[in-house]
Amino acid sequence: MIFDIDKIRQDFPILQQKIYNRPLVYFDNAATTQRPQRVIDALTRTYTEYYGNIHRAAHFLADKATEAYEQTREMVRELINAESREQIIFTKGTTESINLVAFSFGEAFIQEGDEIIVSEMEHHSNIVPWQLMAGRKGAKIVMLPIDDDGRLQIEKLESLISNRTKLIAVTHVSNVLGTINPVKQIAQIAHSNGIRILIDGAQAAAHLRIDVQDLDADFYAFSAHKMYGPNGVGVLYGKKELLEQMPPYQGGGEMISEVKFAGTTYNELPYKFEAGTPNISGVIAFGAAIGYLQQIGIENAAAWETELLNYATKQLLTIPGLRIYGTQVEKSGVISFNVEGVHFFDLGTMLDKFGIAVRTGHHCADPLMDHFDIQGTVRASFAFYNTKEEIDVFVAALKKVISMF
Ligand code: 7TS
Repeated sequence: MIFDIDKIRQDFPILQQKIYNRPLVYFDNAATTQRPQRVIDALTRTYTEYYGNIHRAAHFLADKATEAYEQTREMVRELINAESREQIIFTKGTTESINLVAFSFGEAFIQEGDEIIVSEMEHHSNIVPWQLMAGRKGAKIVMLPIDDDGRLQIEKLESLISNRTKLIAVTHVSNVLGTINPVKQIAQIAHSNGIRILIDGAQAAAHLRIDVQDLDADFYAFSAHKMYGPNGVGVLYGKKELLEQMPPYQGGGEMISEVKFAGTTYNELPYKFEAGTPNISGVIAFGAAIGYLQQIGIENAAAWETELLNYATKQLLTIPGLRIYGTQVEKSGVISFNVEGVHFFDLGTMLDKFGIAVRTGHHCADPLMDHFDIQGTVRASFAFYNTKEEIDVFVAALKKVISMF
C-alpha cells in the first residue's frame, strides 16, 4: 500500500453510501470522478464568502473572486508546466477546448484541400469537431489506424502525412482501451514535418504527470471533472504564437478590448478566448482539486491505479469467454471487456444491482467499436480511492451474473 487508502476514502463523502443496501463500488472514473470534501467546501465557500463577477467590478467580493479564479489559472500552469498563464484558457471541458481549436485554428490555418490526421481510437469529441471544421473549410480527415492490441500504428504516420497535412489530433490515453499513446514521439514526427499537434488529455490529466513543454504539445485539452474537480470546467493549453494568430471562438463580454460598431478589438490572452461570465465557482473549486491531487501525488495515484489494473486484469482473465480490449503494457486503469454470450448492457445493469457502477456501451468511440466489430463493451475504470477488496466484490458479482445467463 502506497498511501492510507482508508483515510483517503474518508475524504470522499459519496463513497460512504450504500446502493441497493450494498457498499458502493464506483468503477466509472473514466466517465467522471468523485469529489473530495475539500472541493465541495471550496464551492460552498465561494458562494458564501466571496462570490462576485470576475475581472470587471471595483468591489471587494469581485476582487476576491477574481483573485481566486486567477490563482487556479496559475495552479493549472504549474501542474502542466506551461510557460505562462496566458496560455491557460478556461473552457467548460475537453469538448469545448477541442471545438475552440477546431474552429479558431481552422479559421486561421486551414484551407480547402488541407488534411487533419485523427486516430481511430478517439472519443467523438476529438473527431466530430474536426469533421465540422472540415465541412466548413473543405478539408479532409485522414485516419491513423490502431492494431488489434489497441496500439496506434505510428509506424504508418509518416506515410499518412502529405504536404497538405496541417494538424494531428490524438488522445494521450484512450478512454476505452486505456492505451497510453507515445504523444511525445508523435509530436516530434508532426513537428519535423511542420505539422501541429492537439493532444486530448481528458483521460491523462488525473493519472499522468503532464509537461506540455516536454511533450512539445501545440494544444493540450482536459476536463476538471475527471480530476476530482467540478463539472463544467475545462482547460485548453496552447502555444502562444498560435493562440495569438487564432481568431476568437465566441464573441461577448470580457473577450474584447474596445467595441465600436465600426469594429472591435480583442482582449489579450487568455481573455480573448473567455467570452462571457465563466464558471467562476467551478474554476475556484478546481484549484482545490488540483491542490488535493498534488497532495496525493499523481505518481502515487498512478502507481496504485496500475496495481489495481494488474490485480483486476489477472482475475478477469480467469473467467471463461471474457475478452479484454486493449492489452498494451503502457496502459492506464481502464478495462473494457465483453463476455461471450452475455450482452454488455445486461452485465452492466446486473452489476448495478450489486452496487457496482461500471459503464456500458460504445463509450463515445464508434470508430473504435467498428474496428473490433462490436456494439459496445463493459468498462471498469479505477481511481486512487478504489481498493483490491472492491475488485474482489466486482469479480465475484460478475461471475454470479454470468452464471445467471
Ligand atoms: N476525450 C476523451 C478521451 C474522453 O474520455 C472524454 C470523455 C472526452 C474527450 C470529453 O470530455 P468532456 O469532459 O468534455 O465530456 N469521456 C467519457 C467517457 O469515457 N465516459 O463518459 C465520458
